Amino acid sequence: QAFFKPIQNAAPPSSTKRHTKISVVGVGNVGMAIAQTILTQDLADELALVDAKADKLRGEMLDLQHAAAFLPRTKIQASLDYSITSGSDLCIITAGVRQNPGETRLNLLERNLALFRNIVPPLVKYSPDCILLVVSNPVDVLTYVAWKLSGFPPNRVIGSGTNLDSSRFRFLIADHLDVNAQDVQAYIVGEHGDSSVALWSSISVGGVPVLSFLKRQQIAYEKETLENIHKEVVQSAYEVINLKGYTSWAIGYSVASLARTILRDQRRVHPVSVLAKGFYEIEGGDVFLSLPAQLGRSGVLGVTNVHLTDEEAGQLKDSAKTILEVQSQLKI
Ligand code: 6V0
Repeated sequence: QAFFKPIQNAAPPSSTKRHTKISVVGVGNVGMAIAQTILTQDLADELALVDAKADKLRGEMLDLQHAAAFLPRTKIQASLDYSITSGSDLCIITAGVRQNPGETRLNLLERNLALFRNIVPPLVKYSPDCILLVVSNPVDVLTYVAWKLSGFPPNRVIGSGTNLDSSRFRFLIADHLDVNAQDVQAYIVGEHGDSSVALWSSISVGGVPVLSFLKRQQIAYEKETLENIHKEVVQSAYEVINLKGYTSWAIGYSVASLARTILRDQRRVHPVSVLAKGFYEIEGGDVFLSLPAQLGRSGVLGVTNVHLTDEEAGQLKDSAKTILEVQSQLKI
């Protein structure tokens, strides 16, 4: 406690204002991009960081704290000990191990499963009412893992899923049509990554449904151009990783936008990884994959009824099958 009092108290600080706390586990490239976007967008009163590397963790915490003079007031803390996350409203998991040369995806997944066994139970212990948001890859299977390990109801476990793929998609469509990406409504659903499904039938720009407009005008729309845009979305993660070693800024903004919708109860629709069984005729087991979901303060509020073509519905079911096959090889 300081003795020097620059301000003479006239009233005690308010204790009634809602206090929002976010925890981020993993302060690598992705965790830090998320943390810094959360800070600049004033989304939390308190931010707790956890990692397994003590020096890196303290260094990142200090570096963020030193920006206090330029940011909204947020209490930033960091520790190897999960008690620092106590009372969080939202816990974001970005910790992950890197793929070793020649390592299979399944082996990588098993190592990340071991990591999640150390991460999820303490988060749940210290924040039993929080919403868990998983970013680590493979995100759909790890969201399922987090759900299983947490014992939470499915509405409180969400994977960032294809929220990022969809924003890449909107950027590329906007670029192609020379419009603002915020005016492009377009969803990529299914598995985050290679088997993702582009919902062409639901794309609209400034309220104009693109495919039905082109059909009505009898313009032979270039199916190939559209398919190439989706291919580019799938390739773009690999391209960024090849060029700069990792992806960070877009995932940072994309996760901060989910945090805003959840914590401020915005009830916006985001394509994120949710328990998909029972929606869009997805059966065969408990599988998490991305569907356009309405999010709010209690997590997943619902899944929208987008009209899918038979082809899109089939692709979505295949995406579910791919994820379930991987899941069936895991012992949780
Ligand atoms: P990184 O820079 O290697 O950071 C990972 C961090 O996790 C490091 O700081 C580690 O010290 C930390 N860590 C490792 N083990 C533990 C543990 N047991 N407890 C706490 N912390 C631990 O990786 P980067 O930040 O680039 O990526 C993180 C994860 O996000 C990876 O799994 C990526 O594949 C995934 N991404 C997911 C995206 C999505 O759209 N869902 C997008 C980009 C990356």
